[in-house]
Amino acid sequence: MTTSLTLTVTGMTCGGCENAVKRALSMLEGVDAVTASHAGNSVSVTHDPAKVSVEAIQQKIEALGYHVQA
Ligand SMILES: [Cu+2]
Repeated sequence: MTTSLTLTVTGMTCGGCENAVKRALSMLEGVDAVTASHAGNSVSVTHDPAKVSVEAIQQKIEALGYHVQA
């Protein structure tokens, strides 16, 4: 059972940033699909909450140097 989560993420400035976020999140077990928009400051993650927590997703984004807005 997957659910879709949309986060407000600041700090992405180009398509390369979007790809870095997509690549990193896709490597987490339980993440099915990721879309990112630097123009919209948004990251959407289709994931299985039983396998990966929202906190783990947020931490992965922060570890790349971008900021998840509360
Ligand atoms: Cu960039």
